Amino acid sequence: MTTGYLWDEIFGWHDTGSGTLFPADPDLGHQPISHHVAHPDTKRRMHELICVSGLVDHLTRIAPRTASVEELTRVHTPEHVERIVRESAQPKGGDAGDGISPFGKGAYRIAALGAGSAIAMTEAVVAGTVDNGYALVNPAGHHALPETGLGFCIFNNVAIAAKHAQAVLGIERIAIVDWDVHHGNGAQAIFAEDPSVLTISLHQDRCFPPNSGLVEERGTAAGEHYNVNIPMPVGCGDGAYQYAARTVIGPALEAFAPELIIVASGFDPNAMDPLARQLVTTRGFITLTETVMEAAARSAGGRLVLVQEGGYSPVYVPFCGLATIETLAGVHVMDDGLLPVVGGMGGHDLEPHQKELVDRVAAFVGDIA
Ligand code: 6DK
Ligand code: ZN
Repeated sequence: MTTGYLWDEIFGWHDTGSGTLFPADPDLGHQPISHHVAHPDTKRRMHELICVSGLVDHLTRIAPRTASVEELTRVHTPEHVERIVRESAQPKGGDAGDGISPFGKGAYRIAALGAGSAIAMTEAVVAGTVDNGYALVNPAGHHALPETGLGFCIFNNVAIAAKHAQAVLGIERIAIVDWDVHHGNGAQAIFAEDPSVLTISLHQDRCFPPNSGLVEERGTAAGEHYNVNIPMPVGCGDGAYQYAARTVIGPALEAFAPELIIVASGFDPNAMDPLARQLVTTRGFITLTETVMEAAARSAGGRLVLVQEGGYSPVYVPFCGLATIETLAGVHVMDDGLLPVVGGMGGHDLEPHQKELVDRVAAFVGDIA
């Protein structure tokens, strides 16, 4: 198996400001801090573990590239792109669109490189340069909507890559699987009426955006049945995630038979994450990766692209990324050094209320054709 890998040092320069989660504000008690929760050091550390562990020697480096305005506007409005360009030129930068997603000067260059890198990895996989690939990009993209950024996201990297695959690479049927712990609202909205793109989001029930990602949101018009939300209750561990993967994600992908699978790969379902309440370990991410690999092998000639989204434990995200990319490449170079702690805390058996939610969603799989 040849696995592509992409990281650029400039992704580590994305400046999320001095706030904790909200921008620093003495009137509201938001104290400044050295590291915002979405500080890129978490992803930089993941890249470093991939290098230091020796995994990088088993991977094919794919060169990043900048998305053009034409490529960005396959998803976003020209007004959104222009606003990001404008605010990005300001000495102190601007905000992606919701007031909690600050960015520093030059963020446009970084975000356009992130979107272009999702495209570059998709091109490499479709061309057969590599069998599958991981684009470790920053900032994340899966909350971004056509007209605005949201939740730390500026451009919807995964949606831009999917549109590019359809417009330029001759791919028709695409599945987007989003396992970030927050709802993949961006792709859901962008492809809501489009039956050629199946969107599946596995997330924590009503975590972010507020009240988004319910079971009942199943696509509209011609796209009805082609959006699947799996809103997991709080406290799901590897057992619940494995059940969701095997009972919904795998069968839905088998029914849809995509020619390409793109994953919005967030590591924030992990048990040490400060922005969610799930308990997943590297074992869970390995199961998710195996599930999409098996599906890609069935219908897509193995074509599988993973694009980085969130993940906020600087301690554990590197191990999650390492295990995921090891699985993609079919090699094992280093054990998860934290598994004895993280996996030993309990919470990994499938609970009845977790099974009940997954079974409710599984009943929709038969509607996918
Ligand atoms: N909640 C992401 O990981 C981003 O999905 C997650 C962003 C979570 C923000 C948490 C937050 C609010 C704010 C206001 C009102 C209600 C809830 F996109 C990714 F980076 F991947 O601020
Ligand atoms: Zn997230």
